[in-house]
Amino acid sequence: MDILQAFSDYLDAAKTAIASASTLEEIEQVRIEYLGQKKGKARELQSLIGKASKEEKPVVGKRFNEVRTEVTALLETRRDALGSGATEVESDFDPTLPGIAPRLGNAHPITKTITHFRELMGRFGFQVVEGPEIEDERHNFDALNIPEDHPARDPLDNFYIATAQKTAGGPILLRSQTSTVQIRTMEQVKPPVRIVSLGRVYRPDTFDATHSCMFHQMEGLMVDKHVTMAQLKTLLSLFARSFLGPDVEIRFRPSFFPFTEPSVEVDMKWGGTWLEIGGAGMVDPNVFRAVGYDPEEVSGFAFGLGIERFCMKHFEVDDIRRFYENDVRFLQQF
Ligand code: FA5
Repeated sequence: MDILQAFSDYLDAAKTAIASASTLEEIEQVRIEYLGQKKGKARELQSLIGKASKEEKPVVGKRFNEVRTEVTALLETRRDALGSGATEVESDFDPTLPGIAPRLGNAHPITKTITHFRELMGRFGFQVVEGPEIEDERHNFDALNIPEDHPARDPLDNFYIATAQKTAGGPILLRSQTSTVQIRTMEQVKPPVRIVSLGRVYRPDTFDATHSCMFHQMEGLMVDKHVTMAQLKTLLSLFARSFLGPDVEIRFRPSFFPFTEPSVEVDMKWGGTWLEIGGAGMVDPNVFRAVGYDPEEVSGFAFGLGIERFCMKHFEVDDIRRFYENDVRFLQQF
C-alpha cells in the first residue's frame, strides 16, 4: 500500500533529521518541517488518508497516528538532551560548592535599646503609649507649665512648622520632648496612671559627640495617691542597673523643670566623667490642674531619659553621630 510506504518514508526521514539536529534551533526547525500545523510533512500525509479506500481507512488512520506519535516523542527526547547538554556546556554551576549565605539585616542599636526599655518598664508595671511627633504648643509647653516667655519656647530652639492653619492648641512644631505624652495621657484617662512613651524628639541643637538634632527619649509618668520622690529614685536606679549593669554609678542633682517640683537631673558615670542621661521630678500641681486632675487628691512623678545616651554606654559607642551615619560596617556590629 503506497500510503503506508509514504508513512514509513516520512518516519525514516524524520529520524535522520532529528538525529542530525545538534542545536535547539535546529531541532525546532525539524519540528516545524515534520509536525508543523500549517505546512508540515505530517499535514501532507494526513491528506492521504482521505484517498484510502473504505476498508483501508482504519488501518491507514491508525498507522498515521502511530507514526506521528513516534516522531513527536523522538523530537522531545532529542530536545531534552540538547537542552540539558547546552546547560552543561554553557554553565560552570557546581552544585557541590557551598551556597552564598544571604546577608541578613539586623535591628538598629537604637531600636534594640527601645525594645529592651519597653520590656524592662513592662516588668515594672508600666504600660507603653504613643504620642504624635508633630505637636501643638498646648501639649509641648502650655499644659506643661512652661510660661510664655520661657527660653525653651524660643523659635531658634525649636522646629516650628510654618503654616497658615491655626490649631486649637496653638502653633505647631516638632515636639522637643516626650513630656507631651504625659499631657495627652492624662487628658484621656483618670488616675491611677503608670505609662512610658518612647519616641523621637527634635531640637536644633548643634551636633557633637553627645547631641543630635533628632534623638529619642523615654518619658515615664506615674500618678496615684501617695506617690513619692523615693519611689522615683528607686525606680530610676533599678532601671539603670538593669540596663547598664549592676556596677553603673548614678547620681541625682537638684535641678529645675517648669513641669516638676522638686526636679532632678540624672547623671551616669562613664569613663571617669558624669554624663547627663535624663531629667525627672514630682509632677507640678499646675500640670495636674491643666489636665483636670486634683493635686490635693493625687501625686505623681515623671521622668524623661535620653535613649541615645543609654545606648552609647550599653554598646560602648563614644559618639552619637555614629548611630545616624548609616555606615553598614558600624551597624552590622550590633
Ligand atoms: C527634658 O527633655 C525633660 N522633658 C525631661 C523631664 C521629663 C524632666 C519629665 C522632668 C520630668 P532635657 O532637655 O534635659 O529634659 O532632656 C532629657 C535628656 O535627653 C537629657 O538628659 C539627655 O540625655 C537627652 N538629650 C537632650 N538633648 C539631647 C540631644 N540634643 N541629643 C541627644 N540627647 C539629648
